Amino acid sequence: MEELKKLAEAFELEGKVLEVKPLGNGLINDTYKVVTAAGSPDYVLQRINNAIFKDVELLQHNIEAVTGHIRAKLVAAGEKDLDRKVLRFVKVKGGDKTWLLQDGKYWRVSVFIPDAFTYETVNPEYSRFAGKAFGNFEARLSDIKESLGETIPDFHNMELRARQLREAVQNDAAGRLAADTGELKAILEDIDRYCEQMCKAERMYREGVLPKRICHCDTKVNNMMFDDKGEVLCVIDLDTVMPSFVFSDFGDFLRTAANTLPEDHPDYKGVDFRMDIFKAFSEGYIDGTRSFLTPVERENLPYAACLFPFMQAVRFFADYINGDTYYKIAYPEHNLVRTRNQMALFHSALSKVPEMTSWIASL
Ligand code: GN1
Ligand code: MG
Repeated sequence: MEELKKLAEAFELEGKVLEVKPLGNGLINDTYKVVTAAGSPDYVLQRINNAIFKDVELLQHNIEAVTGHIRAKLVAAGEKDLDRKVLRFVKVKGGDKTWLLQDGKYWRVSVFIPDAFTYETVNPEYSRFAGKAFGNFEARLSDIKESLGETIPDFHNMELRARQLREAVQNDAAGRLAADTGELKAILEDIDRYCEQMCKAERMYREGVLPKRICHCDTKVNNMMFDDKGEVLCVIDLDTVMPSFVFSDFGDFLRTAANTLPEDHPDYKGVDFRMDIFKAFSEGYIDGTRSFLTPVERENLPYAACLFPFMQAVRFFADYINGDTYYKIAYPEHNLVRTRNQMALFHSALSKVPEMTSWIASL
């Protein structure tokens, strides 16, 4: 921890650093809380996983542009509680950068948001708040002047994810397909059956009927901060903020929030797509995006609710076949367990498309 303390102290912090300890449970970056002496803010120290985010400079440029834009809007609206409503990244001492490269590792520091809570599960009421908040997030960014790059090129491109799975299968790097007794083959066949249907967004984009907008692209339930009354404070985990289809934000929230079980729960037979969460979230989301959402985007929200569990299953499965090189795992079958879970969620969502469609039409 001494080393982490030194790293934190390389940034322009207020107050003496007392302690640095692990924080949160992201699958990509390593995150720590930096506790400082009473009277000064605490901070979040994060190692940016540059095996995944290859262009850290671009990534921090995006984040600074986005947080700066939102902050300016909040200031204009007279908001007083700024540091709880938008993340603030701290500069390196004596420099202009918000990131530090040390021994091949990239680090950054943001102000810790006090008295805020994240949840792994939410009720319908909180889902409505979340829908509105992610909708507002997109709405606020709809007039940003800076151009943002893709921090992971083609991040939510289903055609690419399908291609990556095919490559993984061809290489079978960990020999897992060679050792397969039938289950893996069955999953692959199941994925194949729906793949073309799920690549609809890319086709609509090529036909010019579907726009890309600045989206969050990692709207997992736990990437949203609530205050003690259930009001949304702000959206966190901004590494993937980039141009994408609105389906990303709509679909990924429901993927995590509408599942009756966590994404890696082994009892995949107990997985079900919760319509009460869908209804509440879509109500909030449509409310928050009224100023810009097109009819094509709106009509395809049920598709988005299916696409994200499907895409996540394809990503987990490709990682399993590759020998777990991307997602953090806790045990050897972890990515396979996640795959089963997400495929079950996909099937459940797919069976509810008619109900979703009539709900969206009624709003
Ligand atoms: C990763 O970092 P974290 O845990 O919020 C991943 C998301 C996946 C998610 C699955 C950059 O998000 O795309 O949906 O795991 N982020 C990246 O839990 O790949
Ligand atoms: Mg996260």
